[in-house]
Amino acid sequence: MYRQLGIILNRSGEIVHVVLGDSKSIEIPHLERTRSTSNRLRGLRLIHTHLFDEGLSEEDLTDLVLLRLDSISAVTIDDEGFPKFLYSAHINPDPEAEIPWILQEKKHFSQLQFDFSEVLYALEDEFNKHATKIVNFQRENRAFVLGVYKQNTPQRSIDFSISEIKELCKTADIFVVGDFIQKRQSLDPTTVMGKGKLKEILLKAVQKNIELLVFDLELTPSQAKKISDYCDVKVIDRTQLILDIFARNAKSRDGKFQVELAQLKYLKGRLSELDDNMSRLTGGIGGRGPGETKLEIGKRRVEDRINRLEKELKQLKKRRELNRKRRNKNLIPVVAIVGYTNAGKSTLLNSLTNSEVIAENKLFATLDPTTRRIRFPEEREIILSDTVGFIQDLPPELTNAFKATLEELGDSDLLLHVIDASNPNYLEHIKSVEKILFELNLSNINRIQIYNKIDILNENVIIPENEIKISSLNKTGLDDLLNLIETTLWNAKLQ
Ligand SMILES: Nc1nc2c(ncn2[C@@H]2O[C@H](COP(=O)(O)OP(=O)(O)OP(=O)(O)O)[C@@H](O)[C@H]2O)c(=O)[nH]1
Ligand SMILES: [Mg+2]
Repeated sequence: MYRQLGIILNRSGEIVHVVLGDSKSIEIPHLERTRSTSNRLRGLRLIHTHLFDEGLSEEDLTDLVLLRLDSISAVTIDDEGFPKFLYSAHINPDPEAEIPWILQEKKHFSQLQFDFSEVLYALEDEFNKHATKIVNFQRENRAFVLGVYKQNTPQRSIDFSISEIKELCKTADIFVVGDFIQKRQSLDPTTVMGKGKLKEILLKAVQKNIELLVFDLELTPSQAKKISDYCDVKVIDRTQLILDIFARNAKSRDGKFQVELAQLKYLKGRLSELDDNMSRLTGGIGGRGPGETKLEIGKRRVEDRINRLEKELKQLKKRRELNRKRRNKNLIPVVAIVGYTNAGKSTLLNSLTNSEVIAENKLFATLDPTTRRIRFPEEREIILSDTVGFIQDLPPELTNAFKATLEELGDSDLLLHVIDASNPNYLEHIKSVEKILFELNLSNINRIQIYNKIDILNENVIIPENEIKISSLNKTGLDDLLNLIETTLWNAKLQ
């Protein structure tokens, strides 16, 4: 049987790989990764034989783009086995181009005479021109968001999910350049969205200088690896994105330990596959790894660190329990603010207690529980505590890590469920919060629903008459709320 033969050359013209294919195609070996984003080309070109008199195949051209080769060429041979025609192509440097490659005219070997380095300089020049346009725009952390959903998922849930993952991206300083949504009977076990669709997206990603693919689902380690093997983009999923945000926002020792623990547990399940791709996977978004942990650590070290963190957290928990007991002895009622992330919980705590806890238009601004006291007339007093926000499908690594903190909500005498009534998805948010409260065994605690942000309420939203409506920011409706808190607590106590 005849086979295709290929050589991969570097810029000095040295052969760095010799590749043997079958009669139809050639499989390019794993090439070393290049990370520089300024230099768009890999510095390698592939020249291979075609056994039949035909030009570059779709597969050749896809490889050219995904591997960012300097160029790809196919040489056909005549009946006597001598070279006949040369077909070449290079990447189209224009990110807006319809077709991401440019085919050159086929040349007969007898007329072959061109200086490859000249072609290359011109090409890099073009790349740089286009790159400067992006510089002024947004160059770092450019991402595509990819959502793959079951065929019967309602459009509303898809919209909700996509807008939430975009919001998460924004919080993590990721710039979303575009999104792709696909509905499927079932997920493709290796490539999630199917090889054809994935390649199409990856081609666009290379063209548009995309560094990250953010999947709105949890990927298996082998899926993540497979996808990022096709080209040089980093692949992250929803869990990693949330972990990353948590890692940025954790302030206290407790919070930092909890997040690092969650990150390490996530990493541990994926360590057997640790390789170059894995370190990109675990490297977080801006290259941040878990805590102070080096990315190259082995499984043993991860386990040691997990054990240490678990011990430390136990100690911290004991200390918190002591504080709690002391508080319980004083019989001061504890009121906890809960709700979806960004609902305005910290703002409410600030407004009710004249404090300045961090409140930001970002998801998960609060990770560490903060407590403040409020005094009512008649010597009455409560402890008000702010907590980490909830989100639908919170990754289990995080639920577990924060369980200790969340379990303390069980000591509360009253929960204030803050709802961002200005968010078009607020009904879904309420459902998610109720589900999480149920899972944490907190559904039996007295609860007040508070519709917040009524100052920016959408006209079509009608909140039932007798609900509590406030604006934490403008401090309206707070007196009614305080009255309700007081009567709920003390009337309940009197019974
Ligand atoms: N217009 C308006 N904005 C509000 C109101 N309450 C809060 N916000 C804004 O909503 C954003 C989120 O507020 P936070 O208090 O940080 O929300 P949170 O629930 O603590 O959020 P996380 O801690 O991130 O889960 C901030 O930009 C606030 O200024 C309100 O009543 N009206
Ligand atoms: Mg907060």
